[in-house]
Order: sequence, then structure tokens, then C-alpha cells
Amino acid sequence: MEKTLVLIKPDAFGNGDAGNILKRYEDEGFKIVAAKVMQMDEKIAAIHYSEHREKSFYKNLVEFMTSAPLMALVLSGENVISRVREINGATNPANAAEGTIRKLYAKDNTQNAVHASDSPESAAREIPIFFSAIEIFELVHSV
Ligand code: 3AN
Repeated sequence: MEKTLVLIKPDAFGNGDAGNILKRYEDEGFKIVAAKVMQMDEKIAAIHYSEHREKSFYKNLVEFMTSAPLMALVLSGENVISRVREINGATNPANAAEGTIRKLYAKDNTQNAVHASDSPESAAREIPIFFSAIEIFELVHSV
């Protein structure tokens, strides 16, 4: 079954929105197959956001993502990668469709509540940044 990496970012996690966001993914039919609360450090941020390193917003993004705990998830389900991106909504909550997670819980381009992998290649790259080889082995063999 297809899997994706989701991060409930420090803004949404700190605001107490994690429960509602998890419920939304479950209500959409996805399974939470791995989950952990953690604090991103600069090294993890640099690996996860390597494609944005040269962007003007990179420094702010890393500062925000490392500022407080977040929740990392692996969700599983049919077309989970593209469907979760739809449910999350546009990067900028001002452009996010009604009912999307970012429309409901995000503040701006940086503090935008959630991250989700944007392709199978991204999911394959991102899941091992947050979950160990043993956790991934168990995930692959149990779900
Ligand atoms: P998405 O998470 O919607 O796939 P990406 O991958 O383009 O967006 O960007 C990664 C993260 O970088 C976003 N989630 C957001 O936090 C931040 N970001 C993207 N574009 C901007 C921007 N123009 N200004 C500030 N932060 C941005």
C-alpha cells in the first residue's frame, strides 16, 4: 500500500490541533502506520529541506521547524500521496481551498500546519529521515 510522510508542524502541534488533524486523515480512510513526537534539529532540517537551501525563506523555515516539537507520521492508503496533498491544501493558507487543513489551521506560508511528501520519490526519501531502518522494516512487514 502507498505510504507518505506527514509532519504536523510546530504551529499546529503547539496549538493543540494534532488530534483534529489526525482524525481528519483517519476519517478520509488513511491508516496511521507510524507516529512520533520529536524536535527537528538543524541537521534534520537541512536534509529534509535540501531542495530549498538557496531559497530566500530557507532560514525562516528552518528556524520555525526547529523551534518546538512536531509530530511525524507515516500514513498509508490508496493514492495517499496525492490525496493528502489535496486535503492539506495550498502552501499559502490564503490560497487554500475551504475545508483543507491549511485553510483551517495554518497562519501563513511558513507556519502552515502540515507537510506531506509530494511524490513517491519524495516519500521514499523523506520517510527514512524521520523513522529508523528498524521502524521502516516493521512497517513494511506488518502493513
Ligand atoms: P509544500 O509543503 O506545500 O509542498 P514546498 O515544498 O514548496 O511546499 O515548500 C516547503 C515549505 O517551505 C512549505 N511547507 C513552507 O513552510 C515553506 N515555504 C514554501 N514557500 C514559501 C514562501 N514563499 N515563503 C515562506 N515559506 C515558504
